[in-house]
Amino acid sequence: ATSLKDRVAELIPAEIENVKATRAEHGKKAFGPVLVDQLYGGMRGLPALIWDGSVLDAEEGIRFRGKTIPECQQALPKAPGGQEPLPEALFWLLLTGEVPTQEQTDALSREWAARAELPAFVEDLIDRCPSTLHPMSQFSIAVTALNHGSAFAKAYSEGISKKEYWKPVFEDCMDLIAKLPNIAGRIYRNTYGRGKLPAIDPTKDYSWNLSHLLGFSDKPGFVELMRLYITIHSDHEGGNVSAHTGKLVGSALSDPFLAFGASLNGLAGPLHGLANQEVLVWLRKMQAKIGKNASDEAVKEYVWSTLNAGQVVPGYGHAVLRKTDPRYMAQREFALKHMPDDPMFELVGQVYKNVPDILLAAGKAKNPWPNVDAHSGVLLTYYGLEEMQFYTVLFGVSRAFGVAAQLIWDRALGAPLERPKSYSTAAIQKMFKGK
Ligand code: FCX
Repeated sequence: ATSLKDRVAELIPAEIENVKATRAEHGKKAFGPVLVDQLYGGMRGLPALIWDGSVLDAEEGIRFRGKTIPECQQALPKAPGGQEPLPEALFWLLLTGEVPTQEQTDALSREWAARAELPAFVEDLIDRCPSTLHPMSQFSIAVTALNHGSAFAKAYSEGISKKEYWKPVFEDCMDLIAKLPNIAGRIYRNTYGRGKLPAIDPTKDYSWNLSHLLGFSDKPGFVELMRLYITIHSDHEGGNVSAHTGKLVGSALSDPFLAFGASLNGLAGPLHGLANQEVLVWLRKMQAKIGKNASDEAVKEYVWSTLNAGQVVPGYGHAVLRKTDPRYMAQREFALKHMPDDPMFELVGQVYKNVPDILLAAGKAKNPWPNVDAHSGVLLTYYGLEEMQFYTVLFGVSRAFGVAAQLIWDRALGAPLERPKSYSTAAIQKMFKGK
């Protein structure tokens, strides 16, 4: 099938049987102990969710449907003359587990371009936001407001059968992804006074159009960066704040716009997606303090001063990873190819050389290595996108791919309302009294 929806429809019956068989065989088996510490400790490591799209290994990093980032870069179709994978293809892979053909990939580019237009009232909502409102808040408002046109909300109110849920959810997810470049472009141009938004070019791929709406399509390196950026930020298994929030809110049968709006509000936190903004802010502050071309000693001293002030080093550490994030490495490779002599890239490299030893010596962080956010900002800055407060919006555009794929499969497999059990401290003390 050239149509993604047809292919997903073909895959659903077998997957329903697969889940049924897995539950029949293993459903009553224990999955390991739950420690009281995990209840207090943000549920770290607690096995609690199912998501087939991507799996995160602590040592190796992310795999999308079994493929590492370099494998995706190799296997997924590209744009004419391009070297980075097309996010269209990554979305197909996330949803089906299959590498799409060039034809299937191009069909998605065309379909998203055709669905890209925003309702006039959403444009108006964005235009009315003060430029002092953080771009992530503007983003969340616009996405939430798209619920006005939700196919799922309408079908539900008209009494659609459970078995059919995934179909209007699929339509909403396609609309959601398709409309993000117009939302992001509008927010960027409004907030930073970058002139009028141009039209989408229906003959071009998603990342080219996103770059065009932002005003950077005349820089082929930026367009390639967007293809890589959207691919690697799309999904990071099911438990991270944005992915899990989307899944949780979707489980209440809130439509994909409401669910992803909630994801964005989580992504906007400094310990999650906002870290890409925080890294640049931190690097600039460091430069202001210790000057350009500073020595390793001066960098180390600055890192210690951050820790001693009770702050985190943004872009370092991770709740699951225990090695350098392969998403960091993919961006480093990109920088080595496109901007090897850029001074900010060199600073990022110098920080990488010095921070892990300090975090180890400080003795708190379980993972002293850089994550995805330690690198993305300098790549954007290199091409002239210097407004750091906007960086997390691009992360959000990408994260929609993973959240959308989850929402479609959750509804196809009839995932129930999420409702874990909470306990009071008194209840825990009573439970273990004398034990
Ligand atoms: N700098 C300073 N201290 C750090 C640290 C860092 N980069 N990373 C972890 N720590 C500290 C924690 O703050 C915690 O301190 P506490 O005991 O006083 O509360 C201690 O080390 C143990 O935390 P740890 O178990 O290693 O990490 P968590 O799973 O709790 O948290 C994050 C993981 C990512 C939140 C943490 O490493 C952090 O705050 N990093 C900086 C922010 C960041 O880069 N976030 C982006 C992550 C990601 F890639 C993304 O979602 O985009």
